[in-house]
Amino acid sequence: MPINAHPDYLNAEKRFQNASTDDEKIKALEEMIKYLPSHKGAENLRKNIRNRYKRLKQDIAKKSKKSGKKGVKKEQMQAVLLGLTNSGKSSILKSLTNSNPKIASYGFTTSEPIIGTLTYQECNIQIVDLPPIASENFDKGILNNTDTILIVIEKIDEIKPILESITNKDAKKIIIFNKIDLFNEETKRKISETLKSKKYNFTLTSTITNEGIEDLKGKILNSFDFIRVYTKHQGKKKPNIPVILPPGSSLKEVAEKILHGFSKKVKYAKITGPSSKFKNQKVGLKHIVKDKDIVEFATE
Ligand SMILES: Nc1nc2c(ncn2[C@@H]2O[C@H](COP(=O)(O)OP(=O)(O)OP(=O)(O)O)[C@@H](O)[C@H]2O)c(=O)[nH]1
Ligand SMILES: [Mg+2]
Repeated sequence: MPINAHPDYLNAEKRFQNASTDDEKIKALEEMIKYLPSHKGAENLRKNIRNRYKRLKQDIAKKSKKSGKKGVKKEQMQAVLLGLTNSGKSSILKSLTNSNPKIASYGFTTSEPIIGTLTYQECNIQIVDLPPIASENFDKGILNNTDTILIVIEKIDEIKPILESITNKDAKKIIIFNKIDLFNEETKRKISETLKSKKYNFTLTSTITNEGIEDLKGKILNSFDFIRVYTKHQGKKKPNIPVILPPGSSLKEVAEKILHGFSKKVKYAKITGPSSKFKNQKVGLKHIVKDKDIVEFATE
């Protein structure tokens, strides 16, 4: 213990010693640095603590790189590809999105999460390709926070252990039986029957012939609980790309999304679609919108 140490320094030191997480340790060290004694006798101590801080920061950076958490910022609609090595996850990502991941037959090809965007029915859906389940870079964190899990398999008996390993009970699950081009019609029919009897939401796909890829896009979009509301500029014929909202949202929420804090300027709106009684019905901001409504805000 240094001579003449500030009481706040001593408190921080105690917190550091009792810290159980990296976060707590970093915070305590920062406090310690702030209240370090400035006299010459404490020079070694200052060096020691700064080094400890630096090392801990580096360790944390290394850990987060390894876990792949860095770089994946979850978008409003997200689906994650999960499966054994070589099942074709990266190939599916390539078929669905604008992404160009590494694809190879030797196994354990993907070593960090890869992101792509699937644009379907004017909605942007984030698709994340994960390293294979048995990989040391496999990250459960992304899986636990996602909306939809796309389970890519080559054999039916892969499904059960994968489903059992998933702790995210809220996420929707879609089974993708890939490489279906390797089977004849009779076998395909049997595979379909088995998956149907188990009541799975599934698609048979081939990234070579593109069989099932369009069907898969629809299933992914349908797995999200949301509504689309199109906004239109006054006088313009064509609506903008839709605003995505949870079901039961009001016009106020639509206005906030596009006007960012200026929704107070909206006096009323003209609405056409499933929630309107007739074309261009004049409604207030409390009006509850429905999927595929078209809205024109009046701000005068
Ligand atoms: N016949 C056939 N081969 C496929 C299909 N999809 C992918 N493949 C092949 O399967 C191998 C593995 O494909 P990847 O997309 O790299 O598989 P992955 O699941 O991402 O593999 P990891 O990154 O190791 O987990 C490659 O040789 C692909 O060409 C398909 O629909 N049919
Ligand atoms: Mg891959």
